[in-house]
Amino acid sequence: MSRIVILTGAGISAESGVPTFRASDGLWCGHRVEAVATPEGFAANPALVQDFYNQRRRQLAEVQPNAAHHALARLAADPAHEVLVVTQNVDDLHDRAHRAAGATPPLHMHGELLKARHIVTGAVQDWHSDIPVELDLRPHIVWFGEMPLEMDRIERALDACDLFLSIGTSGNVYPAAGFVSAAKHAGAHTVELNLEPSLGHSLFDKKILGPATQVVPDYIE
Ligand code: BJW
Repeated sequence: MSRIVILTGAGISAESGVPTFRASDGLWCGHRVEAVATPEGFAANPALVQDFYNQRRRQLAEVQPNAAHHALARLAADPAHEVLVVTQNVDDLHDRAHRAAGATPPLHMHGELLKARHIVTGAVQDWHSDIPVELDLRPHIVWFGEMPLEMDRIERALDACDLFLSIGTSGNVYPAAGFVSAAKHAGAHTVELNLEPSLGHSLFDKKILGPATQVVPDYIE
């Protein structure tokens, strides 16, 4: 049995119609990242931040998983492999594809749009509608300066993996950008699948360039 860790980023959802972050038409267009994706931005203007995430939560109803999400879900459901899908994405497109294939859900290291977190207690609950600004709830999103989720589990999987795939992520944001080094240290074969080479492309043993809906199913199946 091979042990596979798969890291995904915004590029895997791009062809579903979810904009990437660092493209010129990216999600933060019109918003400084500090204003909407930091705890300080939320403290300064909670209404702006809730509105930003409420809009993105509503957009999820208009998008569907694509061929890349479905190919990964089929791989994750295959008992011949031990697969951990770690996504930086806060959309639920992997989750829908995994449910359809009967695979274990992915880990959302940067949180989930469809969850809310109590500001005082830290309790997390499913949340599919707008979060009203008067509630003591924040989006369950990991902002800059906050600790990503499930790091212990991810590090254990990286330390034990034979194959590491990085799909549709620019390699700008840590700790995810460092996963390839951890996997190499564990002796894994490392492969990048991306539209354009990431910042850390030279660390990968193999690079496959192209749109995720083509290169991911081709590589996996
Ligand atoms: C396609 C495609 C197609 C397009 N097919 N591909 C200095 C040095 C090092 C680190 C730091 C530093 N200063 C600060 C830090 C830490 C900071 C950080 O990394 N900053 C950098 C900007 C330098 N990181 C943090 O603060 C993190 N926390 C942390 O470090 O805690 C401390 C700690 C952790 C662990 C151990 C010990 C200590 C938290 C980071 C939180 C990131 N959150 C965000 C926003 C969430 C809110 C929201 O969604 O609004 O998460 S940032 C944003 O970037 C989002 C994404 O998940 C993340 C990654 O972006 P991604 O997915 O790579 O997207 P893009 O747009 O960048 O790239 C798209 C890619 O797709 C491109 O490559 C295209 O080619 C490709 N593509 N179309 C295939 N069709």
